[in-house]
Formats: sequence, structure tokens, C-alpha cells
Amino acid sequence: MRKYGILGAALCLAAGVAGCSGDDAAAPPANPFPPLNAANTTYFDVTDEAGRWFDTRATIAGTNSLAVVPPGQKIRFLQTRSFNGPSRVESFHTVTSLIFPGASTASERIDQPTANKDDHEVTLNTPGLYVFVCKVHPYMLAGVIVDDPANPELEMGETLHLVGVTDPANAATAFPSNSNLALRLLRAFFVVTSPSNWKDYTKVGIPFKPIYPAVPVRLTGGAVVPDLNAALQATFDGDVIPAQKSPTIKGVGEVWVDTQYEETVSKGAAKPSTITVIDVAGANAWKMKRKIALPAQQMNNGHNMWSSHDQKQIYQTEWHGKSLYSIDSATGALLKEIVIGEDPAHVMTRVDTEQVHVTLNGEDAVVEFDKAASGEISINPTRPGGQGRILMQGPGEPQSQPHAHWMGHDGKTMATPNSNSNDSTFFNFITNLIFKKPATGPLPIAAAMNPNSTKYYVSNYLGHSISVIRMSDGVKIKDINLLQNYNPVSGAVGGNGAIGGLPIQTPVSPDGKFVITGNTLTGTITIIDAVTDTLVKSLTCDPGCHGVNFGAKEGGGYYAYVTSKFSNRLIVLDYDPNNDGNVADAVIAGWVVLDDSAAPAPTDDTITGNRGMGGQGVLPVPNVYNGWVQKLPKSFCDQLSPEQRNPIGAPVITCPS
Ligand SMILES: [Cu+2]
Repeated sequence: MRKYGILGAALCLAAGVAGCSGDDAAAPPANPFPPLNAANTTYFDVTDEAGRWFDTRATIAGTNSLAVVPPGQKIRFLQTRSFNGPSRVESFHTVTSLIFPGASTASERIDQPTANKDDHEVTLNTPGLYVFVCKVHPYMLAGVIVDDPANPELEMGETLHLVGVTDPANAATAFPSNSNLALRLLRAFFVVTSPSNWKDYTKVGIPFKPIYPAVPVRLTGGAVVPDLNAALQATFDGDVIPAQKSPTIKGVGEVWVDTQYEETVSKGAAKPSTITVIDVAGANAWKMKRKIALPAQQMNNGHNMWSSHDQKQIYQTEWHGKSLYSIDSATGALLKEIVIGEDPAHVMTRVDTEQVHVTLNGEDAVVEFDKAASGEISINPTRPGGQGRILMQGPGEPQSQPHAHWMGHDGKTMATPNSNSNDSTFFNFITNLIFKKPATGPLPIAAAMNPNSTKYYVSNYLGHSISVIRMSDGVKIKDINLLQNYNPVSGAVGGNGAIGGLPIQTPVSPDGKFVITGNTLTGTITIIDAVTDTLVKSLTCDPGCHGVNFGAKEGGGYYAYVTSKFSNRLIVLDYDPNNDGNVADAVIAGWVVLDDSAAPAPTDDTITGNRGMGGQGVLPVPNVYNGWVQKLPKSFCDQLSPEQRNPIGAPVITCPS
């Protein structure tokens, strides 16, 4: 049968049948981890490997993260060991139900109160599509289709729940499985979990067509899509990959990008990530300068960066590990590794003290570092417990799991988005206390303050919205729905045409005029007017659109630099070319392809796979946000316009001599 011919590997695995092909078939006798084969059980290995975060060890249309099972199957997620060997995971994760059939029951869902390294299981009975996510690293997806043996087609379910959008307790809120939203989510699953489906900007002139399973699927009302691959490709794909385009106007300095999924020989697939450094000024503008993998430290999924105020050090987090790294910005050499805890996600400096703050996304705290006169950073020993930790929740409150925090322009405040508790911790460094903890939306993932610290914004990944918090009293004044113009059933986009889903980084422009957000579901960049707090525009980005930060444009104004997880290009967005405060003329001025195989950049390791892929943290050097820009040394200050040196207008800054 066609259905089982293509999906045979997964079914074979699910049933634990002897003689099934695959790399699990020939375990040596001395293996202390004999392959697992409990009856009616399907196993996912949890890993830190790009695209194969939940690994069935069998491939369906390019993905290793989908299993097709009969009703009654137990699904086990392995972290303490793998299917046929030791644990394949270094960091903490959750296994959390994200999508499930409208007809499913509460017993068919799982979640955990804290991030962990334990095994988890759930038994699925109701036919249809189930997707599981890690709340710490929400690109980690596992799909299970519970197939109804009564029908020849693969069963998607009559309707589907999506956490954050529908009410799992109310089946009437689930959306039809033949809706545009369901098809978008299906497409996203097969792009996210299949590295061969990532958008490769070296394949110039070739249409971008991800591969999906070419099987018949059964949707709402028994409607049959005879070929899922053909249907998804016709609906969403086919744009031709363009050649690299360098922006005409140069930037200032460099842009550092965490190419988090790029694999190197010394770290292998288990611990991906490089940092890609790009010149954006001078004779080498828009060319790659360096790749940094930190092979000796085994950097595992380096995620986000910030610079010291003299711009001599780059601080780098390790999201699937435990360390913060300090790197010499001039040479790319490691200065210091500091082990701090589970899943360090984002890093920023405090303007007034130059202390460094790093979120522990797999835990409940922000770690504080002091900077010595020598430049060396070390954990502040005076915080309670001696580990530099500032707790982001009160006693008895749920574990916060803070992700991308932001710091005030004057160093007095910090705001974290707490991905586990669906709120934001607004911390005051003067009182040394949590000032407020406003509720946000589902799975808040990134925060950003405006340049005079009167408002901050929090992107809600599963809420498809941006919360606006007033900083005078810590009250949420608005949620901006990024799907307000979108009809989830028909897919029609009305209103001003702007659309964003699964939003991530959301910084405010240094002059305070706009909030620019990378949206991973829709593959769009959304722009919010930061005066009216309304969604005014969106532009096409890449699959997994993720990181945004602002850098100085030569001669005045700013570029927004934008990264995407499932492509290998850095987008240079000129959001206001004539600097008139209106983004009607916003344009993608150009981009840089992050695969350096045509002209290898100097590196500390050999690149072996996922070339240039996984764009997440993005850091323009020099740092031109209000508060930080005034701290720049003369060499950088001299390259900025008077407006850039003081982005919200007050006194004219004279560069230090
Ligand atoms: Cu995770």
C-alpha cells in the first residue's frame, strides 16, 4: 500500500519488529544500553542536534521527528538514555503538548512544571495529528499521527487544538484540519524538522520547494487530499532563490550572527553552532570575516550575544549547555568560559555598572557578573547563594524559565519574558526587588524596552502577539495581535496586509520609533509603530525568521539586521530609508549568505554541515542603543552621525578624545 510503503520505517519502528532496517538494528552485544522494545511503544530520543531534536532514528520525507502509530500506542521521550545508547542530550528541556485533535482527551497531553532531563511518556488513542514542543527551545518539535486503521488515508483529525490559540478544554474552539492555519502548521513542521528542507541561498535560480510526505491525508469532514506534498507545495512554495544582493549603503562596524545549526568536525552533529562575523563597513563590506565554533569548549548551540562597552569582548551564551563565553572581538579567540547553569539564553550589559546579566532559560534566574578593571568578568559572589543568581519568581511561584531579557537605558531596570509562567518579571536594580510581574500572553520569549525606558514590549510566541507594558507602574496596557488581519480558515489576509505568527525577537529602534519583530511561523518581519502601538506593516522574511537587532547605517539612520533559523542568510532591512518616520518605503536593502564554502573565512574548526543555517542571535558592533551608544570609545563614536550618537535627541555628544 502506498500509505504504508512510504511510512513503513516508522511503523516498523513503532512495532519494534525484528529485522527492521536502520542504524538501531545492529547493536553490539556488550552495549550497556540494549535497544528498547516494549510492546506498543514508540521511542523518541531527545537530542541537541539541529532538526533532529526529537529523533525516531527513521526518516519520513526528510524528517526524523514524525511517527505514525496505531491507536493505543505509548510514546516515550528519552533523555536519561537513548533508544540504543547513552543519553544524546546535554541540556534541560520540556516535552509539552502543542497540537492535538479536538476530539482528544486531557490524558493524551503532557507537560512538566520544570525543565528537566527526565524521560516522559504519553499514550495516544484518538486518531489525528499530535505535535509536542520544548517550551525552552520551541523549535524542538515531535510529530505523531495516530492513524485510524479504518481509513486508507493518513488521519489528521477532524479539528485541531493549538495551545495559545484554542481552549483545549473546549472542543468547539478547535480549528478545522483543512484550514489554512492547519496547513501552515503542517508545512512548518516539515520545514523545521528536516534540514534538507531549509532554504539554501547558495542554490541560486532554483525554486524553493520543501519536500513533504507524498501521501493521501484525511481532513475535516472526511475530505481527502490525495497528495500532501503536491498540496503544500502548490499552496506555499516555489519562489526562486535569488543571488546575493549587497546593500548600496554600508553599515558601521561588524555584525555577529549565531549560526546556531552549523555543524563542525570537532563537535559533530551533537553540538552544533558557529558564530559568523560579517564586515558591514569599508572595503570588505558585506563579506564574511570569521567563523568561530569554540571546538575546545564544545560550544553547544551558541544562541545570543552582547558586547562589552569598549566593544573588545563579545559575550556568547550556550543555549543547549551551561556556559557563558567571553570572546576577543578582534581575534575571535576565547577569553574565558564560565559554567553558570542550565540553558543560558540571552545576555546584556547593565549600562551604569557594566555588569553582565544572563538568563538561565532552563531554570528560574538571571546570573549577574561583575567586570574587573582588567576587563575580566566573573560571577558576582555577593548575590544570595554565591552563584550570582537573581531569582525571577517569588517563593512558591512556578519556575519562570526566562529567555530574552532587556535592560533599561539607565541601568536601573530589567524585564524578562518567562516562557514557563506566561508572565514578565520587571526587576528594579535600585531596590534590588521584583517591581511587578505582569501576565503577558502564552509562551513569552523576548522583551525589549524603548530608549527612554517608559514602555517595554514582550513577544508571546504561542500567543502570536506583543504585550505592551507601561514602566511607570508595570501594568500591561495592550496586547497587539499579530494575526489580526489573518483568517485562519481561508488564509485571507485583510486590513493593511500585515501578518506575523510565532513572534520572537522584538527590539525597539534606537530612536524609539518602531518595534521590529521576527516571526517564525509566517516567515515575516512585522513593524509596529511605537507611538501608537499598532501593527503597520510586514515584509517577507525566511522560514524560521527569528533574530532582530539594530545597527548604524553609514551617514545616519539604522538598519535592522534579521536572521532566520531555517535559512542561511542575514537580511539587511532598511525600514525607513528616507528617515521620515514612515515605514511605507521599508525595503530589504540586501542580504549576506552565511555559507562560506565558496570563499572560506578564517575559522577555529572545519565546517561540515548545515552551512550558514540556524541564524538566531544577531549583534551589530558597535552597539548603538540609547545608553550604550554614549559609552562607545572614540574609534566607533567617530563613525556615527550626531543623531546616532544621541538617538533620542538631547545634548550633542562630543566623542572622547
Ligand atoms: Cu529544549
